[in-house]
Amino acid sequence: MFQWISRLVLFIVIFLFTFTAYAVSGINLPYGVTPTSREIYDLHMACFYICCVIGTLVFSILIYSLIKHRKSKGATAVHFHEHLGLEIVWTVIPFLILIGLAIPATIVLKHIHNTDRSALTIKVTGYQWKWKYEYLDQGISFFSNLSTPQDQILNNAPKGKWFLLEVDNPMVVPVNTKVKLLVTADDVVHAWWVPELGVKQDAIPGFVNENWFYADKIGTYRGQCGELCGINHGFMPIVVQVVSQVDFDKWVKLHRPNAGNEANQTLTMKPLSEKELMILGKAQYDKSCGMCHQATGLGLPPSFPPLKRSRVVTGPLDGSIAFVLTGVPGTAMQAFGQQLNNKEMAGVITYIRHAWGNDKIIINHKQPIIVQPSDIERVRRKNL
Ligand code: HEC
Ligand SMILES: [Cu+2]
Repeated sequence: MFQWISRLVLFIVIFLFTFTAYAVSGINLPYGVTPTSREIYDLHMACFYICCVIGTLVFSILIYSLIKHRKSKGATAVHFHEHLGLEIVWTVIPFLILIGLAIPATIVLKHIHNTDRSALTIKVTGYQWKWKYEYLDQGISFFSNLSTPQDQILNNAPKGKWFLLEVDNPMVVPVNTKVKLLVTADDVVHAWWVPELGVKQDAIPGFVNENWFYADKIGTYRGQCGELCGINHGFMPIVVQVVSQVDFDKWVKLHRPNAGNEANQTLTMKPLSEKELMILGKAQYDKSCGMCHQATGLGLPPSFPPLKRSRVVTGPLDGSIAFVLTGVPGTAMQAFGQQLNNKEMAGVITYIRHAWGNDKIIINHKQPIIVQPSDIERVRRKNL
């Protein structure tokens, strides 16, 4: 008997110990940095504790009854039918428990859906496989791509601290500000999910869903796409930087399209050397194209065609450019004209025309390999 009890105690201790270890290791919900994330956490914990009490009660009575009234002790069951009192009790108690859970849950839900009086509105669009952020009042718009190097993904280099949770351009928002999100998608269903902000919002093509957060702690918060959206679903993380109002204003100044925009345009139009184009192009290719067409240029047929020896890539220059500018509507091949500027586009096209032996085919056809930003601009004009 003593051995039996000591085993039970040991089991309970180990259970509780691992349970707190789970909470510490992040298996529980994070407490978060927004009022809603905390409300969600508290609601979750309240439900959890209620379940614990109910579970303990039910299992105690069950186990007690099993032991106390076991057959070997000669117990006989009591037979009775339609006990009104008992039936009322076991209907009313669960009813009260459910109402007791529904009331706080409804209050929290109402709060989550109240996007009134927000100070900043950001449109979030999910793409295969990146996010686009548009600051509607500031006129700022950019794509946010995974920035983990291919070498780490392919296990050729040790993995960094934020492996698959890092991006080139994070969302930047001021602290203590109600930020409204208008969430949609361009191709398939994605979900914008940042646990510490208490936001998980489906991004559905053709719909605009609203959500909001109010971060009260400066910091960097990370999340992922929360809806299985294709082969690179795990490669479109979300990074939100919550900064002071002063830092946010600085950031806006730096990224506002008018500020230095003209200088920017002439900069992106400047002719580049072949080497510059190749370096720029390879980096851009890894970031924007490699996930589908692969570093080897062999693609992943039948979903993603190879670019090695591709007729589009090795054909006339303007055709290659126009194809990448406009994409193929209704497929994963997006219109990159809206995503890359002339300089980036010139780099990418130069790179794909150079790489994987494509240059030899193009030279045979006596076509140019190198593409300058001015070529891109020319084709852009023609296709608009
Ligand atoms: C999300 C996946 C995806 C990404 C990212 C992507 N592509 Fe594509 N690409 C496709 C698909 C799918 C097709 C086939 C489209 C069709 O149905 O014709 C394609 C076709 C092409 C073709 C034509 C190939 C041929 O011979 O038919 C070229 C050229 C091309 N892509 C270049 C690029 C470049 C350059 C980039 C980066 C700037 C890029 N793609 C990024 C999916 C992608
Ligand atoms: Cu997604």
